[in-house]
Amino acid sequence: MSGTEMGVETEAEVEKVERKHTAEIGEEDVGKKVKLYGWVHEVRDHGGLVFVILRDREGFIQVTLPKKKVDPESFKTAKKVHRESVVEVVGVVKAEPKAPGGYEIIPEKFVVLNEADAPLPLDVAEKVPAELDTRLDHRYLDLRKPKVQAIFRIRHCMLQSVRAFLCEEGFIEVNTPKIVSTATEGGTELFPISYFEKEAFLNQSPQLYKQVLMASGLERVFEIGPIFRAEEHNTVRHLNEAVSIDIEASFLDHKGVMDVLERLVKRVYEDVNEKCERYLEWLNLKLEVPETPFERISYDEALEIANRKGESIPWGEDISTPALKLIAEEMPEHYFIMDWPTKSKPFYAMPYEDRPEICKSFDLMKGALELASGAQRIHLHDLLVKRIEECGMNPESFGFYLEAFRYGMPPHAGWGLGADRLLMSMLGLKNIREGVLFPRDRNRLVP
Ligand code: AMO
Repeated sequence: MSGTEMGVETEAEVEKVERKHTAEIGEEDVGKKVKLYGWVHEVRDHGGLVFVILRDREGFIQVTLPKKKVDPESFKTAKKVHRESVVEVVGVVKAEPKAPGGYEIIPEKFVVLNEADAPLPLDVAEKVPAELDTRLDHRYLDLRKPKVQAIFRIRHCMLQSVRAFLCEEGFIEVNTPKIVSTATEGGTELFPISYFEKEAFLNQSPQLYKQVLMASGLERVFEIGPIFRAEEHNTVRHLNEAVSIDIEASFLDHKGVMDVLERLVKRVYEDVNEKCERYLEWLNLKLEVPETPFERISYDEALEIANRKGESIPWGEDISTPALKLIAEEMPEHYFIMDWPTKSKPFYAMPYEDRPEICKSFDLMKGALELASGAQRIHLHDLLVKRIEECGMNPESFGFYLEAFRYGMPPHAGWGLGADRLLMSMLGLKNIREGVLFPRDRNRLVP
């Protein structure tokens, strides 16, 4: 047996037959012997002729077994194989216009590497549709569906694109702790954990750490990591464990990091379009690259639109979901809502000098969905202490954070972009869980 490939051949045989994925089979393979590994997607038994549709991560191919032309052992195996069993097929490629993809394999060898039990807990061929909950309960099987795999192939590409873009822009990737001793954003929505004899929490945002790193002189950092939110509500856009793309940059103001953000979103769409054409096709999707600059409206203007459409929000409050839906009727694409009331944003957002009741903050929206929020931060120690107190918190519990502001903290700004939300909005997923392998919500801790 070869060191890297499973099978039953001798080493000499392995070397002769090239292993291929289904999508790699083409005109140049006709008449050649190839080896494929995959799962039995479907079996059609016509008595003396059996068709097995083999599926691998790249697609499908038909394996045709005429009783008279294949060895009796292979024929017998194919006749009784269960769907979703793992198989190895070695055989000659033939052009067959009636077969999916235009080619078929006439096997010299059809071997079951691991037989699947029957019946399946979930129909991979989707002849029987399943609820999202059932699909998530058996996610490993759900993931065998090309449409589901396409989502995660695109997610992979999206994160690669984010990394490449931020690295090109001079950002350094960091990893900050997820077990923390203090609240990040103001105390609520934290998961407490037991940490030896101390109280600790799961981090709801890398906020404090990425700001402290501005005092390190690294200038530009980014992190792609989990954030934990003990939010009780169960919606199609909230998770209790999400992945956030966070940046922090010295010597930029809020507008500077908004520019970075819109260029990043555009770049992700471009890269996905270029590198994931096949997967977009599997999903029947066409992506339109958003045009930059994104529209920018103020919080006050957003309230006016909502008001005009019959939803009034008292100044200073967060913009409700019904109001955001009304605003999205006018602005279905990407746009920023800027200059939020200082009291509606976390303590670290920088108030305008001439109008301290509003701050240099923004949310990036796609229609009614919030994708990111960010701000220029307060870099002045005393102002920061004042804001922490005004927000009803005790500066003493921010010890390590506040110290960093006393010994050379540059002006800085940053944002947090929800990776799961970016994917959801890009692919038009109805539920954020569709784009998360093993989602965590109020009711789901397994698998
Ligand atoms: P915020 O709390 O707005 O800001 O979070 C930033 C982005 O993270 C995503 N997000 C979520 N996604 C899914 N489920 C959730 N429960 C969830 N919560 C947040 C959203 C959101 O826009 N420290 C600031 C960011 C900063 O200013 O740099 C923060 O955490 O897409």
